[in-house]
Amino acid sequence: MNLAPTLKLDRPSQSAAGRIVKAECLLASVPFQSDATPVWAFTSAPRNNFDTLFVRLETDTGQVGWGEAFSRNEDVSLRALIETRLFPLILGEDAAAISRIKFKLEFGMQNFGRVGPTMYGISAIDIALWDIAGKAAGRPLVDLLGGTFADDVEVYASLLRYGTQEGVARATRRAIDEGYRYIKLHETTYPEIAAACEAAGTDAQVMLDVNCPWSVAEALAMDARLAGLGLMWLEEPIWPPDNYRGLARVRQSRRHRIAAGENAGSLHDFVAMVDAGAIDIAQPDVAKTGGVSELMKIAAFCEASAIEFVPHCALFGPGQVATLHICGAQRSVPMLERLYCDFEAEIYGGATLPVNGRLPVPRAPGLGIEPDLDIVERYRVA
Ligand code: SMN
Ligand code: MG
Repeated sequence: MNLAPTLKLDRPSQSAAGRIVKAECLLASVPFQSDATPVWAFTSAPRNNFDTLFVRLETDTGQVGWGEAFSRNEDVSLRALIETRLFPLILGEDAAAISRIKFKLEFGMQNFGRVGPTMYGISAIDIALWDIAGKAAGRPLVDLLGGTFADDVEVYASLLRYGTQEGVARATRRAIDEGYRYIKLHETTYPEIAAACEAAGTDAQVMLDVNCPWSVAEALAMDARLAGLGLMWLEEPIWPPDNYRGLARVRQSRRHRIAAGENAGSLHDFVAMVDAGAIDIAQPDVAKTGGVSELMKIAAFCEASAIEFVPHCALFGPGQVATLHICGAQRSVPMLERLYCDFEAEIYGGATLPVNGRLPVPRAPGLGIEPDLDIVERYRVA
């Protein structure tokens, strides 16, 4: 069944961007090779697949914009939410009115969660609207965000979880050999973390992301134990992720810089984090935290709060490309995250694969690169 709503317009468009006449979701799931386990396996049987939930918007002036919602494990419920609750609110709107559309969606959906699936869908629509805005203006997204500070950005290899010293050490060396100079681990036990740091030596800086496993007491014990390893940051040590006071307690030890924010829903969550003294590094995710519009607000807030802005990016579709443009538009150019795994096929035909640990910011209008529709169709699951 094709649920994509379409609209016949009785009035002409008011902008080059045009009015939104078609909105659809495409869900693709691409297998990857890795001897590691994904840390986000929600089921008992982890699968080595990454999903991209595309939002595709079309306007009456012929513009097409692509967005992405954070999605894992063939999330047809998120797809249905976007199609049945969000798309009806945007059909017929002037695609150039990004802030107004985002406000309409957020205000209309305020009782359905400010963090989570609703916001993931709003994020995807926002990204697609920025893609359209760039295409309508004939400028790359980075130019609409104030222009470029960097033509290319440093990419860090975000390793999956290996769970063995040999496995994580081997992956660390391989990433370094491929040109990465920054590596993030997803290990939670000391021997594996230490083995990776030793394997990196002075060839790469190492960050540690543990994904919220510990109480404050447990986190403080690990914080002390890890202190000699020279980690660049410690990410999400505390359960639950919105336990900002707990994060602040760990941060007060001054042994590690604390990074968090991938589980936040909006600017105001970052205000609360900073007010609590919880973080040194803010990590909003463009496909979770309100899209390009919200990330630019968060970036400005971070600048005013002397907090580092390093977006989270466990994405491989339009969300990853949007993050690349956002990074390129910052005075202190953040590193771009890339999960370290080898895909059976590349959605952008290789254009988002870092070379020597760096990735150029696209210069064509909008997001500047288009998904390979043959690949999307081949791996489409919904
Ligand atoms: C992460 C979260 C969700 C999916 C993949 C990876 C991880 C990160 O927390 O920061 O990369
Ligand atoms: Mg993380």
